[in-house]
Amino acid sequence: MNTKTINTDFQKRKIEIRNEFQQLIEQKNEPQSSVGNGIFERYKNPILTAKHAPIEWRYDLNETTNPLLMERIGVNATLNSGAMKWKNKYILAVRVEGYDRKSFIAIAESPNGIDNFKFWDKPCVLPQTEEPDTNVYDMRLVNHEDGWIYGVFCTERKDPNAAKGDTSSAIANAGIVRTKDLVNWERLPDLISNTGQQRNVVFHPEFVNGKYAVYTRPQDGFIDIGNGGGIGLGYIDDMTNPIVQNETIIYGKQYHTVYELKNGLGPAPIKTSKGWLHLAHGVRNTAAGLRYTLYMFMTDLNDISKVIYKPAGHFMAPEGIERGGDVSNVLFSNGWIEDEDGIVFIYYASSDTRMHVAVSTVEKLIDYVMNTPEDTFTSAGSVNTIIEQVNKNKAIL
Ligand code: M1P
Repeated sequence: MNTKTINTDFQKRKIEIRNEFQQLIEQKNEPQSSVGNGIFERYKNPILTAKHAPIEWRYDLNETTNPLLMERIGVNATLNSGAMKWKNKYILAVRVEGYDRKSFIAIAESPNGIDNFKFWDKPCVLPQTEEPDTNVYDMRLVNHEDGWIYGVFCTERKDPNAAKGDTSSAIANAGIVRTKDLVNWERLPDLISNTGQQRNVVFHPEFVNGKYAVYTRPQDGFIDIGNGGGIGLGYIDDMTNPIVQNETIIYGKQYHTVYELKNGLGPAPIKTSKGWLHLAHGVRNTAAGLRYTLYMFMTDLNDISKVIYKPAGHFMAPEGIERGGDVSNVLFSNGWIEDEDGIVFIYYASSDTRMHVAVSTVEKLIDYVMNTPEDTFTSAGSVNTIIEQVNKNKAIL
């Protein structure tokens, strides 16, 4: 019986590993369908997977210390990524998760936003506060008008008040770093807010009345929102002492919607002539567990606390391979890029496992949020909405 499936010749195996890797990262991407829904186009291939992690991160390439050229450090997933255009490249601040369950942030760049994403040589080194992070993830990149690029991420630590024997209770808060070059990061104090926990925190890119505006997601527990929840908005005077003031919920969770259980803002909003475009995730519970979908809304240009358009239901939901992964039935987005020509690259992760891109335009997204009917919150209302559209269509025949 021939059991030799892996080449144990060091040099040959090194070439095979490199060839396989090159093939993967240089794979061209193309739109999934030529018809689609007219709102956005998904692209066929995931843009980043665990296998896109550089060979140098995973292998000891020294023949003396690793004669069988075995993988030493496993990467499990590449997911929830912040995004921005920088020096003409499409940049992702990727949440990379190792086999050890620790997530970290690493920058990947692409020349066109849809394929050829390559990680930079080394993951980001985020300085620690006095209370070290156990786990960091889901960084939002915000190119703020104050001249800094902010990275707002979730910092997770064991709950110091957890009962003896409880090894899983955790506390989530927003960690804040800033940079000018995406390499050297300055750590600021963690967000100071009145709530027990925070996740899905992101800054508004412009000052509002001279203050930093911050979108929050207050929650009572680590997974359970409890009495808190909804997308909050508050204000910070000084980013070196980030106390959130006047936090109010601008988009609450609601019975029998896609954000029935919880919701959270994705990336920083995009400014348009009609209002601020927002991308968020909504969560509901099902017999098969939580289902995360993406939804959109728009806020007023002159009053960012005012939601002016609320299209019903999800904007994107898991499809095909997106449905399965480490945490199945999840779409999550914390990064998008508006290009100079109005094209919008929407970066999203599926099932906490891999990254994808869908492409739309500012024009289409404005049309989507302004003209998609709102939720009526009842089945009869939904039927009515459809009948109104059918009648309008009949009238033009
Ligand atoms: O597993 C799904 C998502 O769960 C959390 O999001 P939220 O706080 O909205 O429930 C986060 O851990 C996120 O990273 C993850 O994708």
